[in-house]
Amino acid sequence: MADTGEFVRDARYITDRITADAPPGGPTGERIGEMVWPVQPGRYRLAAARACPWAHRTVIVRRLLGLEGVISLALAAPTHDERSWTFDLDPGGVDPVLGIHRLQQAYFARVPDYPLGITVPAVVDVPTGAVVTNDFARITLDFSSQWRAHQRPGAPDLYPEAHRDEIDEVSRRVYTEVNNGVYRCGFATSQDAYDAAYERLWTALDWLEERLATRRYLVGDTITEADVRLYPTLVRFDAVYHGHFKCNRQKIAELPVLWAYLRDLFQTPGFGDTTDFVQIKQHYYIVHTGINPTQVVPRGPDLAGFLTPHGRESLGGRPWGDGTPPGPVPSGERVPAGHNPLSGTDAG
Ligand SMILES: N[C@@H](CCC(=O)N[C@@H](CS)C(=O)NCC(=O)O)C(=O)O
Repeated sequence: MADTGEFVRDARYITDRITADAPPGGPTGERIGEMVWPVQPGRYRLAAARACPWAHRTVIVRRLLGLEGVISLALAAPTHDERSWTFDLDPGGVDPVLGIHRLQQAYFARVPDYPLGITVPAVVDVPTGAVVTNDFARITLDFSSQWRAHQRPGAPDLYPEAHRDEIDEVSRRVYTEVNNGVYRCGFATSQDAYDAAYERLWTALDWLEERLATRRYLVGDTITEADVRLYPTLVRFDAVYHGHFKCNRQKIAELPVLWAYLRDLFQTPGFGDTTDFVQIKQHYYIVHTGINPTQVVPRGPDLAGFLTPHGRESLGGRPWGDGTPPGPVPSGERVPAGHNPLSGTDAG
């Protein structure tokens, strides 16, 4: 938190990379953050939480690329204490593969008394139980570029060479102004900081409403990393950010273009079927006692609208480019029935 009351995100990470050309065995390299680990099916476990937007991105990309059989998934419970995420959803409160109760243990296995945030997403080396990387932006780009040999047939190219500069530019603005913008509103501790944050957020949402009026996706005519960056914030907006974070000029459901874009993605395999509104709401309203001391979780909003026709096919676009949609969600990874409007149906 800055003196002005502005929320400033701690963006320091364990930034090792897992690469296709790293020597087998590994890791190699001198310092944490500069080491490289080899791509190796079955070696790594993605620690995520349905609640967290940053983790949600990695879960979406893993599914779109069909990496479920290659990189396993540990899901932390939606609420946590000051020592951060736990595996309370698992039998006995212990992740069955890593054998730990707290994600903190995987951070400590890498850096004893790790002093920064114990955050999701984190990729963990299963043999040593140690965190390899918690750099959310790099994790998905490396799933796309480094794990190609292990992606499913028909996996889309979410980071196409021809559009990388534009994807990076749009993603940067989405990250600073929207993904982080909602937190800047919600965690502001002075009126001035909040007012400035609100202006910044809505300037960006107005830009997106305009940009997406004439194009189905953010960059090019296919789903890319840029859409994956935006979706987790948009899908949480009306349920959480509008009220809890005071981002309340409008709901997304009141912005015709962004609402149709959001429904389009929600109804696309990999997006809605990885979204858990119950855990999302529990996380924000229960964990942030500073802004919701009663920890009461709201019942609304009504989510039925997410399944209504969006009409965005008329803008053209090829969602999967030269690829194909992913198949059904693996049975052990389905969002529980009743946690989103798709769950409990064949599409969920
Ligand atoms: N630190 C990353 C994003 C990851 C992140 O902040 N995750 C949150 C959950 S949404 C978290 O794990 N917080 C746990 C904690 O701080 O104890 C970033 O800002 O780029």
